[in-house]
Amino acid sequence: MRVIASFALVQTDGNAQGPNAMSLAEPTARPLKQERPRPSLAELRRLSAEARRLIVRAVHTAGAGHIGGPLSATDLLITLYFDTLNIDPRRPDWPERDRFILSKGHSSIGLYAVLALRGYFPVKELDTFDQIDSRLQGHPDMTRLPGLDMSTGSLGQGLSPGVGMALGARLRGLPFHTWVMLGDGEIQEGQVWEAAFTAARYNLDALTAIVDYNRLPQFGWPDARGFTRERPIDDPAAKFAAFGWHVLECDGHDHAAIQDAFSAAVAHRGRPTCIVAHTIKGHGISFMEGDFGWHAKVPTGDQLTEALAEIDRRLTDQNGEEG
Ligand SMILES: Cc1ncc(C[n+]2csc(CCOP(=O)(O)OP(=O)(O)O)c2C)c(N)n1
Ligand SMILES: [Mg+2]
Repeated sequence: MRVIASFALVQTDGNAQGPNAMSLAEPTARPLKQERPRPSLAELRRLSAEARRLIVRAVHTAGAGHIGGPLSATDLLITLYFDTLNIDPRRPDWPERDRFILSKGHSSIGLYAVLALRGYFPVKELDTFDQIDSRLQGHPDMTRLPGLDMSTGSLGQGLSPGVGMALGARLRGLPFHTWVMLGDGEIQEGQVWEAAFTAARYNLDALTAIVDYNRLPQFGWPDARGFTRERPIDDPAAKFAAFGWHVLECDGHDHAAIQDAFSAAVAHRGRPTCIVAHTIKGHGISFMEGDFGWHAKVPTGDQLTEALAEIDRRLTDQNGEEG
C-alpha cells in the first residue's frame, strides 16, 4: 500500500523549553519494550484481517453497534497493541504499562477485538458484545473490563485524562507513554483543544494523540443541500501544529507507515506528538468504505458473508503481492 505522506513533518515554532515549561522533573526516560519478538508485516496484516472478521461478526451477532469507525481504526489498533505498546495482558494494572485511551469510544468493538486477540480475555467473549451484563459494553467501561485505561463514549473527553496520565507519569517518575485515539468528527469538541493547549504548555512528550482522519463523522457534514461527505474538518495537522504540537501524517492502513509514525512519536522530545492517520471509514469492506451510512449499521446475514469473503480475499491478494 502507498504511504500517503511519509512523514510530512510539520515544523512549528513551539517553544519546547520556553517560559511555560513545567518546573517538574525532566521528561522521563522511555519504557523498555517487553521481551517479545516484533511481528512481521505479514503477521500484522493477518491480525488486522482477523480483527476485522471479529468486528463484523460481533456487530452482526449483537444486532447493534458501530462498524465504520472500528474498521477505520483497526490497523492502527493492531499495530499499537502488537508492536508498540509496552504492556502485559496478564498484568493489566501494571503501573508502568503504556496507557491507551480510545477517546472515540463508539469504536469499542474495534478495541475489544484487538484486546481479545492480544490475550486480555477470550475471543469467545466477543459474542457478548453490547449485552446488558457484558463486560464489553457499547462504549468502553473501565469499571467492568480490565485492560481499559479510561471509560469513554461522550466524545471530546479522552485527551484530557491522557494529559493527566502524562503529567502523572512525569510527577511519579514512571517511564510510560500515553496514547489517545481521537475521531476527526470528535475534534470539533472544544475540550479537545483545551487539552491540546495544556499538553503543549507542559511539553508532554510522553503523550501522543492519533487522529483517525477518515473524513467522515456520523452523518457526513452539513451544508446548504443537506448532508454531504465532501467537506471534512479541514487540516487537523495544521490545527495541532498551531497549538504547539509536533505533527506527523501517515497512511493509517499501511502497517509499516504506522510503525514508523509511532516510533517517531515515541522518540520525539520536548513536545507532544499528534499523528494524523489518513484512513477510510469502513476500510476492508467495499460496500462500507467511505459511506457514512455504515457509521452504525448492522450487516445482514448475506452482507456478513460477503464481508468475511472480501476480508479473506484482500488478505490473500496482499500476501500474493508480497510473495
Ligand atoms: C458528546 C457526544 N456527542 C455526540 C455523540 C454521538 N456520536 C457518536 S459517534 C459520532 C460521530 C463521530 O465521528 P468521528 O469522530 O469522525 O468518528 P469515526 O468516523 O471514527 O466513527 C457522534 C456524533 C457522542 N458519542 N458524544
Ligand atoms: Mg470520522
